[in-house]
Amino acid sequence: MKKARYLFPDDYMADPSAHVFEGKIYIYPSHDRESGTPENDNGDHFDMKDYHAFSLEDIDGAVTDHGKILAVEDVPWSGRQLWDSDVAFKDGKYYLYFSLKDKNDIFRLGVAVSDTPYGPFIALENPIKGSYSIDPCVFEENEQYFIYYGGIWGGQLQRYRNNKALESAAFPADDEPALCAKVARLREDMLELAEEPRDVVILDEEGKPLTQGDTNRRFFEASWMHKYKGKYYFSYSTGDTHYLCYAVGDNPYGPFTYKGVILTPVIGWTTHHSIVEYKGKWYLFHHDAVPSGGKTWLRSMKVIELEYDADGTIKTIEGCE
Ligand code: FUB
Repeated sequence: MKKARYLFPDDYMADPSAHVFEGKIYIYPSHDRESGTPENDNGDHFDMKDYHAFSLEDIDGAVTDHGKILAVEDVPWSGRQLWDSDVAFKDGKYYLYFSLKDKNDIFRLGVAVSDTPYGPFIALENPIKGSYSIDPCVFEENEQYFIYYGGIWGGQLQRYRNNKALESAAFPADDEPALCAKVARLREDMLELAEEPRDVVILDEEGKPLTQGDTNRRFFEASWMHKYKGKYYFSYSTGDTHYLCYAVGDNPYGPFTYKGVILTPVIGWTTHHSIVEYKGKWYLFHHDAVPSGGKTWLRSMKVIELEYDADGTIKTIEGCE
């Protein structure tokens, strides 16, 4: 596959998290909709109310919509805005991790459980203890599960330091180390964090943490983790500069060294992705807002093959081709 393929032209779906379950690719996107909420820097226009699951057996083949797997009203602690999610499998159960504002308009991470990859998922009574911000992604290795999360601006990460809420949001100065995504191991039952979240530190080529002012490279939102040839690839969006970037480390906690751009800016403000290996090839699932005529809040999910150079460098993909 040389050109990106739109996966589901019938509806608007964004933030696709893809995994191989039961021999197929399952995709868990955000379900965009026209809510009429005006666009602002807080992301209020991303006012999503449910999730669907999708699957495909052949990367060029038919995409099955498994229908609604969770809705805002199914979550006992819900306020509004179901943002990015991810799913993990352990011991016969599937765990859906999702971003949702609680009744105080604070983003928390929730968990919902199902016996199948296509749901329905049953949400727990409360959000994950100590969770905050958005965009969970779960990476498994040797039966240990690591959750990565965080997002600045509307994702509220600037309201926290050292996993504690600040009295008011604060960004580091431009020459100070950037705000980091977080990572924590999940408890054996997959329902809570097993440890205090740590910073996902991204270093520059001299071994110094990227600074907040380094907007073309610093973390903004949309964490993803994958392993390639023994190295850990942490990838993310730079948000207001619209790049999907990656950094490479020697273990799931990092630190990670910045390596480059995976995807140049797409049409639409946000960029978001997942990376998965299927039948011996690697794929980048992502989205853009071309089909909606550039409406930031109405995005469409796509897939394209991802390629590496012999030294493990990811070949940059042009977002607007
Ligand atoms: O879809 C809502 C938000 O937009 C996601 O959580 C962010 O990563 C961005 O894609």
